[in-house]
Amino acid sequence: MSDLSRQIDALLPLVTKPSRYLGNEFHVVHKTPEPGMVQWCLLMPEVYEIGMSHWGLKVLYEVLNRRPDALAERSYAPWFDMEAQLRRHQIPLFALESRRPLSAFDFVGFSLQYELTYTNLLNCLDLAGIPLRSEDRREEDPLIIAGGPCVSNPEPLSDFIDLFLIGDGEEAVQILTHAYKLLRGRPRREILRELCKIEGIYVPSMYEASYGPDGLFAGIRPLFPDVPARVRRTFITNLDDAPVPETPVVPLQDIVQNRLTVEVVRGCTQGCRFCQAGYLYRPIRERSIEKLLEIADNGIRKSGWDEVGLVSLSTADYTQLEPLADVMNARFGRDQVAISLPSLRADSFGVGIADRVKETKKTGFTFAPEAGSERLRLAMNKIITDEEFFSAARIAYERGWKLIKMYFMVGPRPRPGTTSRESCASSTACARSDASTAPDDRSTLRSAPSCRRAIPRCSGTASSRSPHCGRRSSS
Ligand code: B12
Ligand code: SF4
Repeated sequence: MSDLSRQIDALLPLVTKPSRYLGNEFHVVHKTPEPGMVQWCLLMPEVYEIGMSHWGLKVLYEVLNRRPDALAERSYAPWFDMEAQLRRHQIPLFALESRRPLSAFDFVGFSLQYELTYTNLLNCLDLAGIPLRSEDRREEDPLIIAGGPCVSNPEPLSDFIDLFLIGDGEEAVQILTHAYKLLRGRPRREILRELCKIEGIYVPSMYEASYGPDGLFAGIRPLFPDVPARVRRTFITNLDDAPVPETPVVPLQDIVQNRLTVEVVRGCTQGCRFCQAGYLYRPIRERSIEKLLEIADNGIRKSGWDEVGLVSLSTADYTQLEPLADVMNARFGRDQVAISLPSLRADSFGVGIADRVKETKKTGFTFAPEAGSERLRLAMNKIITDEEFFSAARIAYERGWKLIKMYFMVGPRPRPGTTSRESCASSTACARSDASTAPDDRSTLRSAPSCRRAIPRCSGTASSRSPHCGRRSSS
C-alpha cells in the first residue's frame, strides 16, 4: 500500500460517506500500469452520486480498459468535508482505483454535462496541484481534456483546457490513445499540435482569437498552416455497434440513478428552440430492440439491480418503445425488475406506454412541459397542447401513479409579449393537472414542479460553426 493510500485511509473515518472514495465497488477495473500504457483518469467534476450516474463515462471507462495498451480510472469532486481534509493534510486529489494523484496520468479527462460544474473543474485541478491555466502547465503535467455536451461552446474554458473533444467519445478516445502512444516523449506543444488534427479535437492554444472594436469576440484563426481552420464534431454512426459497459460498476452506496441505465437513442428530432442538446446530438441514432435487450439482460444479471432506466433525450420518441417495453416486461416481469423512463414529452405519452410500464413496479413519471402556457410552448417549438399535457397526466394517474414530476423553465428574459399571467402559468398547470385527473381520489395525487433558469448557450467558436449547429438556439 502506498503512503498516499494510507493517508487517504486515515481520512475516511472523518468524512460523511467514505464509500464515495473507496474505489472498491463491484466490477471496478484495477489494471497494473505497464510501461508504455496510456493512462487516463476520467473525472466528472461533481459529487460521486451524480458522477456515477453518468452513462457516457461508464462507456469510455469500458472502451479504454478493454485496450491492452491503455487503462482508465475514475475520480469525482470530493464533498466539502473531504476537500477540507485533503487541503488540511496537503493530499492531492486522487484516482479511486489506484489512489494515485491525478498528476500521475497521461490524460485527465473531464466530462462537462452542465455549466455550473465549471468551477468544480477548476477546484479539482487546484486540489490535484495541476496548474489551472494551460499556458502554465509543465512538460510533466497530464494533458487536460474535456468532453460532453457543454464543450460544444468551448471558449469559456479555453484558458484552462488543453484539448476539447467535440462530439462522441467512443472512437475518439481510442484514436487519441493510439496517437499519444506514438507521440509520447515529444514536447507538450508538439504533441498538442499533432493531436489537434484528429477529428473532433479542438486545441485552443493552436488558435488566435480576434475581437471587434466593440471588444466582442470576432473569431479565431489557426496559428499554423497544418492546424485545421474548422473543427468538425465527430460522431459514431451506429449505436448497435458501439461499445457499452459489459460489466457495469455497481456502487456500494445509493447514487442518483441507482439502477442499470441503458442508452436507447442518441439525439432527438424535436428541435425545441431553447434546447441545445436537441441540436448538438444530431443525427438521431436508435439502438435495436435486440441490442437493448442484450445489454439489459447482461447488465441485470451481472449487477443485481432491480430496475432498468431507459435513458435518452426523449425516450418516448423511440420508435420501438412499445415493443421494447413488451419484450422487457416478458424478460424481466417475473423477476420484479422495473422499467423506468426519464423525462418524457407529454405528447408522446400514451395509454400504450403507461400500460406497459405499469406492468412492473410503478416507477415515477417526469414530464417536461417547460412552459405553463400553450402559446409560450408553441413559440419555443415545444408543440404540446394543454389538452395533450393534461391527458398524459390523467392517463398516468388513472393507471395508479401518485406522483408526477414536471420540469418548467424561466428566463433568461421573457419573450416579447409574455404576460405576467403566462409567467405564473406553470404553477397553475400543476394545480390544474392535479384537479383534472382523478377527481375521486384527489387526496393521494401529487405533482411536483421543478423550475430552473434557462442558461443561454451561445455559438460563435471554431467548433460551433461546424455542421452540428444546423440551427441556433433562440434562447
Ligand atoms: C443521466 C443524466 C443525468 C444524471 C447523471 C448525471 C449526468 N450528467 O449524466 C442525473 C439525473 C444526476 C442528471 C442531472 C442533471 N442533468 Co442530466 N442528463 C442525463 C442524461 C439523460 C444522460 C447523460 C448521458 O450519459 N448521455 C449519454 C452519453 C453517451 O452522452 P455524453 O454524456 O454526451 O457522452 C459522450 C460524449 O459527450 C463524450 N464525452 C462525454 N464526456 C467526456 C469526457 C471526455 C474526457 C471525453 C474525451 C469525451 C467525453 O463521450 C461520450 C460517449 O460518446 C442526459 C441526456 C442525454 N441523453 O444525453 C441529461 C443531460 C446531460 N442533463 C442535463 C441537465 C440540464 C441536468 C441537470 C442540470 C438537471 C437539473 N436541473 O438538476 C442536472 C445536472 C447534473 C450535473 N452536474 O451533470 C442536460 C444538459 C444540458 C446541456 N448541458 O446542454 C442533458 C443533456 C439533458 C437535456 N435534455 O438537456 N442528469
Ligand atoms: S427539449 Fe427534449 S424534446 Fe425538445 S429538443 Fe430537447 S431533448 Fe428533444
